[in-house]
Amino acid sequence: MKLSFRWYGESDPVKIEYIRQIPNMHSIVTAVYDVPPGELWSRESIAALKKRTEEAGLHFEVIESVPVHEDIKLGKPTRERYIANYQENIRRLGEAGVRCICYNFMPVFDWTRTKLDKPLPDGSNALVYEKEDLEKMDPLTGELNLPGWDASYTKESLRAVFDEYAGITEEDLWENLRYFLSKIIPVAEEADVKMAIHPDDPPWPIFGLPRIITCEENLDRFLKLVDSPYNGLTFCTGSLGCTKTNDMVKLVGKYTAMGRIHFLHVRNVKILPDGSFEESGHYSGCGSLDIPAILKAAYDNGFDGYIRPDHGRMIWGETGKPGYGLFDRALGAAYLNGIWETLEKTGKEG
Ligand code: DNO
Repeated sequence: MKLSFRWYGESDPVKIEYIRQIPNMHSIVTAVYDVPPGELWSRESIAALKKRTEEAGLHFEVIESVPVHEDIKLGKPTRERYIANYQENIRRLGEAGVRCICYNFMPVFDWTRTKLDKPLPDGSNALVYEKEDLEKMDPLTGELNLPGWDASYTKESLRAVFDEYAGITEEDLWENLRYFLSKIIPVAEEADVKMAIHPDDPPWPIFGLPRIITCEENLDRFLKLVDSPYNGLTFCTGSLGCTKTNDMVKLVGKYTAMGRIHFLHVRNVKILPDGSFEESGHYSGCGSLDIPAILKAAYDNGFDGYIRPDHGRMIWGETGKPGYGLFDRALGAAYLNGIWETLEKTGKEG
């Protein structure tokens, strides 16, 4: 496994130099953040990110994310221009040494939570999804703003895009995804860049918008849309694992054995009785997932991709980007290192 860590660029309160100090750190996971979805990333911006990463002693091999323009998800005729740009971004990133691109196909909103700083009994705070609160939320007020969301929407443009989705069924979304993949995977193969779709978070429809990258049946269907090793997964334990119906250990083992997990996002979640969930410390005892068993399933099936600790809580008084502080993610990285090293030293067992 290659340990990696997400970094939001120079404006990130977490310095790249600090990331380097985490033992066994291999790669920075980053992106060009000042280009709107669908547009080209300049070679200069890519080269600057690479230089900055390498000067910090780390590898520049993973991008999260190259966002997919909404017109592609909606299957509008204007998608052609955005797909051509996407293809070109894959080529440019491949030339710069990037080997894995994470992206998602969630309509309008990326990961969604109802509260970003719920106090936990130990004095830390964390991101939570409370079912009841979600049902009361109105995304069209334009007042919501989560860190993963496209901040460029105005109230009016948000309403317009919601209206467009009113006519889009899950099957339409599948077809639009298939079309997109049929255009980009051949380019990814040529550029030697593994595409790794991120599951929907949470893995069910929200605000009446369809979501399809949610469960084993749909992951199987996704992988068959274009049956190439370059069409793979960012397997996110916290996203898929916030419903008990997804068996994380089984799925990690299965998709690793198929050679289709290129990027592993590891975090723990505590599933609550009403279907809500809280993000928790990475340690298994803090949440509902068995993290050593998940990593063992990856290890036993020969996982050699990128892995990163995912969202952390805010601890030790740290403030910053919700989910993306330094301290708790660094604890997560150390925990992953400990488990992985133990697996390596004790070898494969039945
Ligand atoms: C959440 C992240 C996601 C992910 C995108 C990929 O913290 O894992 O925002 O980056 O869904 O496009």
